[in-house]
Amino acid sequence: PFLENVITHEKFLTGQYNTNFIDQTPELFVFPKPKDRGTKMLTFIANTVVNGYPGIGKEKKPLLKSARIPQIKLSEKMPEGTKQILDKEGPEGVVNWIRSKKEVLLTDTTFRDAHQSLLATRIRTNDLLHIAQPTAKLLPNLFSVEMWGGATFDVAYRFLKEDPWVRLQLLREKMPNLLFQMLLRASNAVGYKNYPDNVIKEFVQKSAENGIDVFRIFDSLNWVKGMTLAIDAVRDAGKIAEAAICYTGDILDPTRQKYDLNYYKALAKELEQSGAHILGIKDMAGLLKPQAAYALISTLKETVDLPIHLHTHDTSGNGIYTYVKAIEAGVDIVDVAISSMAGLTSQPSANTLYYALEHQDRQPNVDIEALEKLSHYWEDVRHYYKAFESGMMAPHTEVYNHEMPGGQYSNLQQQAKAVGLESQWDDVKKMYRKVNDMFGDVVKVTPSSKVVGDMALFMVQNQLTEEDIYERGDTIDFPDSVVEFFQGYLGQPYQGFPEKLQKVILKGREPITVRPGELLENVDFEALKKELEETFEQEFTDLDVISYALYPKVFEEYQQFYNQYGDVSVLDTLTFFYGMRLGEEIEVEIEQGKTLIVKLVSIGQTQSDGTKVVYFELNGQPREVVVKDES
Ligand code: 3PY
Ligand code: ZN
Repeated sequence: PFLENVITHEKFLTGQYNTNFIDQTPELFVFPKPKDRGTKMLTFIANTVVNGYPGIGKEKKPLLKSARIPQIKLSEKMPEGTKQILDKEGPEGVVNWIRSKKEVLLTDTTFRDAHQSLLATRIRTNDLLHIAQPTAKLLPNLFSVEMWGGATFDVAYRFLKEDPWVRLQLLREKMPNLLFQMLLRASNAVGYKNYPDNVIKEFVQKSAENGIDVFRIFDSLNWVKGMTLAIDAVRDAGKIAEAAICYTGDILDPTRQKYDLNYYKALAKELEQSGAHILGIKDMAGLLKPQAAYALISTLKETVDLPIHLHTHDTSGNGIYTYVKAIEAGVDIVDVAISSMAGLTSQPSANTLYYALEHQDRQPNVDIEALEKLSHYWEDVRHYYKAFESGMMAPHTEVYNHEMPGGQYSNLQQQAKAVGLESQWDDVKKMYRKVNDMFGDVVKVTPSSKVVGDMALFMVQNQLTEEDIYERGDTIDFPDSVVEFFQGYLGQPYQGFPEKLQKVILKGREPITVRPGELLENVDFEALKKELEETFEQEFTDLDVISYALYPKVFEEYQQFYNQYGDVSVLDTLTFFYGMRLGEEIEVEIEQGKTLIVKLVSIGQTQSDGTKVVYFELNGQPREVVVKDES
């Protein structure tokens, strides 16, 4: 609509404009009155039918049966769970409850990390909502459900065109008995850079108010100084602060001394002193080998007086063995996913762990039949997202060499493809490891992993070797993320930056050594709200404003999309990604009790102005929509 306003403006048409035209022409920001919901939705569907969905293209809509949803008696009361313990007894009550349990406790990551790691974070709220109540009802003994944070925030707005806050609120209603857990990148919140302190505090507060109970807080360099503000904010909100150590290297490898047991012991102590309620071990790449898990967990159990929560990825295929050893060593909670969404770059399978520990005293207290039923649902739903599968089909032990996090593997692969390096993927993986070593062997997890990935891609793309970097670095324009990393804007790596490389990359710029938040000005939320309201001439909530503070461009684009197409989260996933087949009829519940019946009747020829007319029936009435054919 903005572009339309520009190209139809009198001044523009008559050529009487200069570079201030946009700033001095407020009416450019006055958009036409929103169309009705039905028309907006038809326009979105028509667009997908004609032009395809970004990332999928114009693919035929697959014919799939509807997903098997476990039958539950809605009239029966929802069983109580960990959420009630937190609400009644606070974080300490939950900690005591964890200590009282002999069996290993489970966090189900299916709603977050599993699909972040297997399906590029693309699972839509719609598919989560259908299974939310059955999950809460069938698995009331879970410790928590990880369902927010990490990449889900950004991807919801950017690709799924839905509001992550609404996801949180809707799921909260359907799952009132279980603790909701999110992944918080400490000072990077749910983004890729450090934010001002008041943004972190406000984000934590609002997340807590809207339903998050457990915050797994990590720093991408294991820099505790970067974590304490977030830990304090979570404690202030009355919620559970799970401070996590990111596991890297191999404590049992005598040739890798940088991250040894003493390193992890010292970190654990520091996090305990910083106010953590739970100690998280975040093995984001799945590098923690079984015997190392035993050594690490038994040592940490002696080092701190906190429950320990272990997270791994099953990339190598060793995940269950690692968990069994960690459980033998006394770990309190482990992260698993429902079987059909588990394994490979995702978490180990809950169902498999159940059987691995059968007839043993630490076997999880979970209903295996329930797990199998939930697995049927996800098995069916996963087909909707076929376009986003990574292509990894079997255990991948190379991970012990490149050390790429589960959530990054498919992402970097896509990035490599986008810059024409698809056939050199093996070189990119090798270079990723090389860059890690050049950087001084760093912790690699969002966003530090992105920096390593950016540098690896850059070097392969420009055919640069390590020697080239040192010899002609002064003539090389390094990626922004790499420069910012060496400036200290993501914090300080353990044992510092490699000085020689830092000099080459910074080219005379001074790095910082303080916490980046100390240098960033607080955000004025009122001013941001005003800015948004002026741009869009509509009201915004405080939640919109915090999203805008985190992701200004992504949020604006989402809002423009929303104003044009309405709430597309109500569409079923196949229609959202693939549009409709000719003659197909679908039902769309746009709000409770209000359903639209949409039939795609025909698609006209492309006209001389590049548009197509798409003919629908909406609740039995003929409707036409004109869309631009982008092909
Ligand atoms: C994230 O930050 O999104 C991660 O999952 C890191 O492992
Ligand atoms: Zn993970």
